Amino acid sequence: MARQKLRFKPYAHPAGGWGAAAATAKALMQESVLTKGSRALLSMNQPGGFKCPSCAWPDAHCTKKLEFCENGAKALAHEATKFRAHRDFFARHSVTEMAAQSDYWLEKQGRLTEPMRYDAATDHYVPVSWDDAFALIGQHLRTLEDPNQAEFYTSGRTPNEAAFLYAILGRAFGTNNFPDCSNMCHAPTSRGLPPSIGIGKGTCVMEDWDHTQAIFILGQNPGTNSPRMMSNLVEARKRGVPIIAVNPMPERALIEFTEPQDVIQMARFGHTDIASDFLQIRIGGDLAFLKGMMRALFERDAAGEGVLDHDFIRDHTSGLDALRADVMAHDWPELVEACGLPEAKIRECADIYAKSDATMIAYGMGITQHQRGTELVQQISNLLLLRGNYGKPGAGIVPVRGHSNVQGDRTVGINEAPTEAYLDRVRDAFGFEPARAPGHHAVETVAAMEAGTVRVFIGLGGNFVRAVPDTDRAYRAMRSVGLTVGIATKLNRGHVVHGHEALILPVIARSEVLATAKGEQFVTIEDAMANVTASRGVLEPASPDLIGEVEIVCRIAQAAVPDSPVKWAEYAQDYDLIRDKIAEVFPEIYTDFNTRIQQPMGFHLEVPPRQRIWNTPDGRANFLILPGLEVNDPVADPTMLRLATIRSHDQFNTTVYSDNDRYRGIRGGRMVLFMNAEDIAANGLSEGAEIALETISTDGEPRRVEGLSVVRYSLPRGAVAGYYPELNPLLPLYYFDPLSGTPAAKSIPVRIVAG
Ligand SMILES: Nc1nc2c(c(=O)[nH]1)N[C@H]1C(S)=C(S)[C@@H](COP(=O)(O)OP(=O)(O)OC[C@H]3O[C@@H](n4cnc5c(=O)[nH]c(N)nc54)[C@H](O)[C@@H]3O)O[C@H]1N2
Ligand SMILES: Nc1nc2c(c(=O)[nH]1)N[C@H]1C(S)=C(S)[C@@H](COP(=O)(O)OP(=O)(O)OC[C@H]3O[C@@H](n4cnc5c(=O)[nH]c(N)nc54)[C@H](O)[C@@H]3O)O[C@H]1N2
Ligand SMILES: [Mo]
Repeated sequence: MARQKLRFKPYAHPAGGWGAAAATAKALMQESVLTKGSRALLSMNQPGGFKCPSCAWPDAHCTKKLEFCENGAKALAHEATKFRAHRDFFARHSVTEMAAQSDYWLEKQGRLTEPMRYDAATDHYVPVSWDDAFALIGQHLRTLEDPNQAEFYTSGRTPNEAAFLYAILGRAFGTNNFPDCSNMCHAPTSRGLPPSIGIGKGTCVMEDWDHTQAIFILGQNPGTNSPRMMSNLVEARKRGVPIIAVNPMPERALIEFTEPQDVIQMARFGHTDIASDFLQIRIGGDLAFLKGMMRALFERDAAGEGVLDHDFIRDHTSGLDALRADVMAHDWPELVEACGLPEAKIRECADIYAKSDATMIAYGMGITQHQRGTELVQQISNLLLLRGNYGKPGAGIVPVRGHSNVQGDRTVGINEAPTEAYLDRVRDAFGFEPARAPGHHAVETVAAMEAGTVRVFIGLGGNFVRAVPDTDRAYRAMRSVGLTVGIATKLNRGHVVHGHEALILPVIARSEVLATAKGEQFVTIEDAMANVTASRGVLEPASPDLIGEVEIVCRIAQAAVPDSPVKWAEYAQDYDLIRDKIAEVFPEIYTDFNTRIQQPMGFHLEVPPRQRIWNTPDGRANFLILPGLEVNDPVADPTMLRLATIRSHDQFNTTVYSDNDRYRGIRGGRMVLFMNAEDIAANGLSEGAEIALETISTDGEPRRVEGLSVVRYSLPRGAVAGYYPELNPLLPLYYFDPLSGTPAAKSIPVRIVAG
């Protein structure tokens, strides 16, 4: 398909509105599924229907309205597409040819229809029977010298039932090598919040939005990445609730938004102002901003204003004095310098916070993807604890999760460092001794591939090689693996950058009917607010040869661990049996799973901080310290710019829907670098100039991306931004948060070199 030329024109309208409505229709038309897709959208996120395959935002708790957004519709359109990558497509294109194509081209070929095996002799994928595919996997796995030579990757679209069994499969096989997409995403939440409040999850539910008195949104772009959150923000704003957005980029939807489902607002071309305050922070400046807010509160409290919740602090927390000492060690000029916001602004925010009796703080990748992301998450929690903002209506922490079931996958056992308690329960429930030694997270998996110790890589969804740092190295590493298996709906980079032997196993998608010998089955997912709901597909599967992810996991298990006491064959057919086992392994939260899941809106998993119960070693919530004001290692190079790799409005992670990014005014290209006007001038450049970017690496390895066009954009000085995954070659494998393993994708030190 002919590609457009890159154009840039600032977007002058509110986000949402007619632009969103038009984009929804266009996505359905482009995939040629206008009627089928529109019908399916009526079932999306409705009781009895299926869960949106896009983001993890929960459904509204009490409305009958349609529950989808533009980007959910795009995700569905691309899943329900009429295009197919049949066997003749693979016969026409060698893998080398396919590897030279763009991600967009690969995606565009449509749904995979039958299992395929890589044939090295012809460099083509050729059809393979399901039986032979599983036999090949079994043969590779059974002949490993050490089970830790296998890696079991999960992407967060995987439903609970498949993820739970996959976790059992790995442990029965003998490894905890469970790299997960969350290792690149909200692992700082999963690792950072347990020592703080006793659970690695958000504490709010949808009702909280009706009671909150102040909302902070740090490092998150809801208009693009969780558009249904916009309804909550619009409602809150209409009630007069202050919303403070903290972001280096003035994301359109954070400023003005028109509800596409608000008929009157649409007809009048009206909109709602979203942020009452937009704070354009330096990349990585959030630590200084949070400490500044805390400093303002400590100062006022010392002056007798009583802005801290002393009763809550006394009854529920530990560590206040150490936190105060740490925060007060930084004077205002230091704080202002580090975050780039004026003292008066920070004090104003602290004042809004001090006047609110119920505050919610939401955050996304702008917080987690830094070298000290885990500890930064803990500072958000500190700020909430200072005013008792846990365990009361309208208050709490809101990590905005990415993939629709990424939180659920972790809950049911996808974890490279599982707890002993979980492993004991697995042993008792299934009658085998699970592997106990911690395994690899995503970055460690690439490192192990490079070290030559990975012989089998299985990807349950996702696009591992394209999502991880250091693209060139990751590709080389992946190519050294003995067997790579991609369990997928669509063709992606991970299938054309593969091991010596390779399989593509296509699956029935979320929106499609899942039938087994025991009849129609449903799966469950856990959203970002810990609601567990059933998902029942309504569309006919893209091909009669597809099977469900659960069956794939069970059949791999049967081939790899033939003498296992686990009843794989039964689970493959009857998902109620899997849910009974989930209830047995997680009785505190999943008791009576099969009964409770029958409720139309599902049920909520217990989040103890909502009751002010803290499952920490001392039974209290803890103030935790991160000394200093930097969340990334300083770089002594005056030419250094900090690069944030971000998502456009027209992509879902590594899946690129188009080359446009409507709200940022980009059309026809993704190789752009957003830059502040003064930085453009200081580098002797002009808008539209073609440049190359180079990482300021500490390991001596050159990392460079060429062919980027400079776009003048409102950003703080020293901050630049561009698109993931195109810029992943600039993200070094070593550049991650050691506490969570999460790559610091929002703060890569780079410099501009001649284009
Ligand atoms: N349509 C769509 N929906 C999605 C996805 C998608 O790709 N497309 N991906 C899903 C997934 S897996 C995830 S994790 C989420 C991601 O959703 P988000 O968390 O919104 O992800 P990003 O677009 O990567 O970055 C978020 C914001 O961080 C800001 N930022 C960068 N650096 C900093 C910083 O230092 N401080 C602050 N305060 N802000 C900073 C950027 O300007 C950007 O607005 O969305 C999920 N939903
Ligand atoms: N530089 C940089 N790197 C990043 C990020 C960043 O912001 N910057 N973000 C990180 C984040 S937050 C995340 S979550 C990761 C994402 O990493 P992944 O989760 O690995 O990547 P996705 O692009 O979401 O995976 C897309 C593929 O999933 C498959 N798929 C889709 N639906 C289904 C299904 O129903 N079942 C199965 N089995 N497969 C399906 C399709 O084949 C599709 O090609 O990337 C991370 N990498
Ligand atoms: Mo994510």
